[in-house]
Amino acid sequence: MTSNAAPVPDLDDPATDPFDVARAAADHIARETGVPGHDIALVLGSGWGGAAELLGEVVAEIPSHEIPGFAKPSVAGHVGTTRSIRVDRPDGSSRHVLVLGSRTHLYEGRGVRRVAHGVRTAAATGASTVVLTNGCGGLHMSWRPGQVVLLRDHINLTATSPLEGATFVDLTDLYSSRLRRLARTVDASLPDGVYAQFPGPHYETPAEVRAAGIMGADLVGMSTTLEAIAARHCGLEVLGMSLVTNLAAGVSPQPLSHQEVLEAGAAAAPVISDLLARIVKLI
Ligand code: 8IG
Repeated sequence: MTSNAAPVPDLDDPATDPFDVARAAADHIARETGVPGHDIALVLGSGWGGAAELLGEVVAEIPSHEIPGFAKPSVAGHVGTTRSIRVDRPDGSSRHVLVLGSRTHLYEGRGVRRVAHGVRTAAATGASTVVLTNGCGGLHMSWRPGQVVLLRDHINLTATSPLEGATFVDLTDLYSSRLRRLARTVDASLPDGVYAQFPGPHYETPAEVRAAGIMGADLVGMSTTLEAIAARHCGLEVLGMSLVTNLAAGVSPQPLSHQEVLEAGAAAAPVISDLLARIVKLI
């Protein structure tokens, strides 16, 4: 491919403005998908991967690692893709949805700029809404694996921020109450909760889970809060949705099994994909 575009600055260089890289990424997405702008972005976490197929027509699919600022896949042979999907709404209008197929977790050690880059890119494509999804541990016995919970607020336990310098951003109603209401028009039974992000990659100890509960958390996970902060900073409206794939450590007498986590995710996949697709069609 030939391009007259300026070379893309290195996201890891402190002298680089991360928003310049997000702009370059959005330009790449517009060029490669042929879709000049997107309206909504989806970040699909563990268990949520099936939702994209149900949304609508896949207009274009591009390898994520070719987008400026998106890292090479860390697992060999596993290529993340970014999709542009046209969603036809019940009222006859349509929306362009950008499905970001590869999230960078803080525990990968690539720094907070990589963690925030997806949502910054989404904003640069023109999106006004981002749906952040994840798989997580639940603190309530009544939430069985497979339960979907709307995020109402978060507790960021990573001891870091995606924002740099004196960037003071209000996080009131970070997880849009308007979008939570909209989600409940699809499923009125959806509970809401507070999500605590731990750095990972290890799971919490039972004492850490109890501590999180005392602080006000209902869910524990390793993603989402830093992305939500970055999203608010760039003016995106945020809907956060968690899939409880396991009871957090110590909540149930059984120890955590990664196998169980995978099985719960697989069993819930068709149901939550349908739920997410129906919600996105209303946004
Ligand atoms: I899936 O129990 C999933 N991700 N921190 N704790 C944390 N992350 C998770 C958990 C969990 N389950």
